[in-house]
Amino acid sequence: MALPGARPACIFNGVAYFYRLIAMQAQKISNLEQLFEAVGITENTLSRAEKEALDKQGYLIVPGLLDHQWLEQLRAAFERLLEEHEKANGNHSRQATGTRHVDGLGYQGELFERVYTHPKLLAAVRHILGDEFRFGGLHGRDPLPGFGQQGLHGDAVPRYPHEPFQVVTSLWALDDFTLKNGATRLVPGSHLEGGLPPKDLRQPGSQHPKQIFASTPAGSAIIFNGHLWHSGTQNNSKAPRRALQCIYLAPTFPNFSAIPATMPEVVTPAARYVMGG
Ligand SMILES: O=C(O)CCC(=O)C(=O)O
Repeated sequence: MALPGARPACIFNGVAYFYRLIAMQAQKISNLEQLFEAVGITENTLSRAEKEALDKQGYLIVPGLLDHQWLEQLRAAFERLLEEHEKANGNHSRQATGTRHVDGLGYQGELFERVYTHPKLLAAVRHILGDEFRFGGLHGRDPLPGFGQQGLHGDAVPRYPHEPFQVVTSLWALDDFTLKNGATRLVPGSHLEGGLPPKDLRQPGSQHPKQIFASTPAGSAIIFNGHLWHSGTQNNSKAPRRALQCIYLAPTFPNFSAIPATMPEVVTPAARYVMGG
């Protein structure tokens, strides 16, 4: 039954929506060059040394990408959204793995959109994947004290050496990453191996002779080729070790065209473009 007063509100909402659609259309980004201009990427955004590191070592660790205020806002949003998520879905994941997880952060407003459309990240994504890529998700991860050790893995399916790369992963440190609280483990150069780590190295307790630990302050990003062998390590501190995990996908990634399944309603033009909208 229509309530008194519903009709004018409905007309008003319809008009507001129409103007919003027009405004969005005017700001629409239609190609990669426009995207790069909109977020401020130039040919100097990635230095020659950074490109070489991505090619040879497979990763970059960039301190200071999130400033103090942005970091504080992200931490508060991370906690709020995680609490809401666990209220709605239960805390099975935390119970099963000792790790707090929250999905879908890419659709939680500009605070997060600025993370996954950061110029440094997008420049690295283009360097690794080429001109065609799509946002594949932004998640929160927090291994609780005593938990978090993973076996070495890649985030992509195996590829032959001549085949293009499929995935770029980035981890955004919301807390300092230290040897004590579970800095990310990386095996430099392993993105060129093509396959998964051998079975014994996939066990959480195994060590790779060339592994390194990415100790880096809160606000840093670790940007790496998704084929690089890496893992979380155990949080042996008494404090959280929160991170945002973001992936970008190339068209060769399975299910590429289906991502994301639904276009969220409100995103910045840059975020909308990297989602394929
Ligand atoms: O949080 C980390 O240090 C890495 C996590 C990771 O590789 C994963 O969850 O697949």
